[in-house]
Amino acid sequence: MTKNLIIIVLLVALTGFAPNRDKPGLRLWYEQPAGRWEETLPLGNGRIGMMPDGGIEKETLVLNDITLWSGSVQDADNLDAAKYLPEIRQLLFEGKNDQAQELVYKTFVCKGAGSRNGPKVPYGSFELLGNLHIDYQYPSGNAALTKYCRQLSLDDATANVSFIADGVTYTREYFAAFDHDVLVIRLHASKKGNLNFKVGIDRPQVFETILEGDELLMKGQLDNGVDGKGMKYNARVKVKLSGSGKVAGNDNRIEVSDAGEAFIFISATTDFNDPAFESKCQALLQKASNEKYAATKAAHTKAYHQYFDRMHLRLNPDPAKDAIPTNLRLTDFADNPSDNGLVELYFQYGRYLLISSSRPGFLPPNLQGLWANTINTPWNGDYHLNINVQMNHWPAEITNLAELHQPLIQLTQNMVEPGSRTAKTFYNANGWVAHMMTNIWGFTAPGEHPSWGATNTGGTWLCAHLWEHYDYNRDRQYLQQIYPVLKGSAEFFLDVLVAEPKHGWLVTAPTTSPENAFFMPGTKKAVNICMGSTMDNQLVREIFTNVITASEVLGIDTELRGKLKNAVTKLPPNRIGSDGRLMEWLEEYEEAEPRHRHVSHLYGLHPGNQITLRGTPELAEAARKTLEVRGDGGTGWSRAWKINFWARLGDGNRAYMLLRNLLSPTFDSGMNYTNRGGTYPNLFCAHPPFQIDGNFGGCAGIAEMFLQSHSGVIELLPALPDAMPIGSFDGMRVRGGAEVSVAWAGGKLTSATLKAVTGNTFKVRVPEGVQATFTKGKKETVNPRISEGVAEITLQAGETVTMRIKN
Ligand code: FUC
Repeated sequence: MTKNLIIIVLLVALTGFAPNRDKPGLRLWYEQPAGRWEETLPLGNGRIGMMPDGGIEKETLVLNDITLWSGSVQDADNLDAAKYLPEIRQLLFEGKNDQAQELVYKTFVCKGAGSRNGPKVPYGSFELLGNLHIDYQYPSGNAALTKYCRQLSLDDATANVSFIADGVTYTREYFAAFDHDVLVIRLHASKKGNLNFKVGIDRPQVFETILEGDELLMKGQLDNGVDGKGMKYNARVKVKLSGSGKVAGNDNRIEVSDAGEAFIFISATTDFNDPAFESKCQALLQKASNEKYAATKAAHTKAYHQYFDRMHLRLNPDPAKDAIPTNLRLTDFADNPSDNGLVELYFQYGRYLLISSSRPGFLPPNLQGLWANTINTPWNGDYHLNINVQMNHWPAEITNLAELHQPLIQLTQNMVEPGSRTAKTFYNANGWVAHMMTNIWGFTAPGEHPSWGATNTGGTWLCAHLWEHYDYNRDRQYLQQIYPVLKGSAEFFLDVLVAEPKHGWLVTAPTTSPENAFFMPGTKKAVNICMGSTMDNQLVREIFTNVITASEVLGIDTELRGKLKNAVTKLPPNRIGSDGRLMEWLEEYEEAEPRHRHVSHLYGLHPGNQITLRGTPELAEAARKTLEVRGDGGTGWSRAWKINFWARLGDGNRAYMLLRNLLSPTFDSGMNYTNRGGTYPNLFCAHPPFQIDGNFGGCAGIAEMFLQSHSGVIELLPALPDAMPIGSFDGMRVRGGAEVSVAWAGGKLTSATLKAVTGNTFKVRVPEGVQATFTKGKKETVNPRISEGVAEITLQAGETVTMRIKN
């Protein structure tokens, strides 16, 4: 019997309940309660969530609702800006970026308090919902505690705590019900009468807790930044016993005594898009508490499995490592990165986190997913548009969670209206624009400081996600729906691009290369404002190209298509500087911070596709040199991005090294922009502080080592690290609309199956110098056309083809 099996058998024997499915590799586990929030385990159903700390005598569970925001809709557009545009552009044309910058700093800023002034301004902040406090009493104090175990099963989206005190086994089980849409906790003592506790709920501010019958109700209204009357919320708590025991409300707490088993239900709602939030909160609680626990849990896991089970990754892990508590395993990995099981776990944790923090019909995961433990969440827990919210969605398509893209797509659609006003006010342009950040209130103006806030390709980068969702799924009706959003973004750039004087290229002006600065030539004066930054050029080329293709697919807008085709030829090309690196700006400026965390000019390498290993080898080489100079460190998300870059450059070992850097253990939770990125004991990514983008970027980066399709050709195992010689996956997705399953051994591909989700012709690279055979369905041998090592395979929806390789 393996150690894991022994643990499970022991767990079953001691606690009377086991995880639903015995996959020890898919759990995070610890031998003590969480000492800090970054050790607590996140649960979420995409809308609401909780993070229990597993405390023995006092337990705190941080509660969240993804819609709970202060602030409100505001007009932050600065009417003055547009009239300065000609002067700003002229200064940029003359190379006087410092003077242009002075003017931009005065004008291309949002009106009002902006985003950096706490949660009481209109921009607002994502806030924690509250804290649930459970005080446990043990018959003879907390004596002789043994066998403490705290875990999160990714397989069931359920957390557990168990321990023995005074010969009594206490178990707790927690989940954020996907189906019933409430938070559920089951508490159990192996000896009847030994379960005694009190439950209360509060938050650091703006709340009132009242006892309503046998329920606790916490309610309040956040600040909207105008008259204080912002978003309203409700949270309700109810306790139900099974068997003997007493429940009584006392002093705004629910007290349970002499019980053996109890269930705590928590429902939460806000009035964001929901005037009936109060009755909904009541109804959700009622429904869940009236049903059998086992049925609620079964419905929860069933709904969760519909997402989670779509894909698997196996890297031939060492099962003995599963018996090491996750915090120690993480530390161990830093010294000895040969734990493929941890890579599997981290990969699936990324998928778990996306499933848990994104729910169609609600909001996309923010900077912290849906988990925050303070009122003023770092950077307001908002949606940063110059890398962060996009990175949150990198795993969505490739790891087979396409529906979870929907909230981001919706958020983007909602930005078109305010973004059109912003386009008119700041640029006197048609179409729509969003700058560097947004919130749930449709903020599209520049941020209050143009050095970071004036980037005007934030909305376009979101459009790349709308497109990607189409590209992976090829649903024409969906394309029709989103076409106006893409078109509006392209129209904005058609209007604002200006011909720069040196080459006559069409460029954005003013703009920045996200958050990076350069020295004015011949000086050490750092300046951010420029024209035609490389990332802008790549994003503009991409939106123009996508609108051209979309209008062709839909057979519309020939005139616009003509204009876009013409404009594309006038965009600045990607250029290589005298030092062999890809140029970040139109001029070969010296960057103020050569190791800056953003590597925006490599957008074209990843997530874009303008720089590819085979298509543009010189640019790929320049990208490689760029990365060498940028270094292998940075904030959490920066390390995660670099995994993806190296995977796209076909260097699996370097990608793996970056993964190791991303997984470097940290406790640091203060704000740090330099080289302190890593991973907390609960495997949350550390910027620091906690920022979830790195989890998602890391997950996507692992996928990119095994499968890529951005160049139009499906590349199998394009960046396989030496550390992973044996493995397989199934259910990963590629552009064009197919699912791919692959197996490999001895570091070499052995078989691959392509299952068409939509009918299409797929191009698949066949490894060189091997004998490949192709079988359609179960046994029909086929001989696809192979040219230059690429097989072309036409499949109807639902059909499969398997390639077997003799190495
Ligand atoms: C951007 C990044 C920072 C941080 C913040 C939330 O400003 O440059 O590193 O991730 O977003």
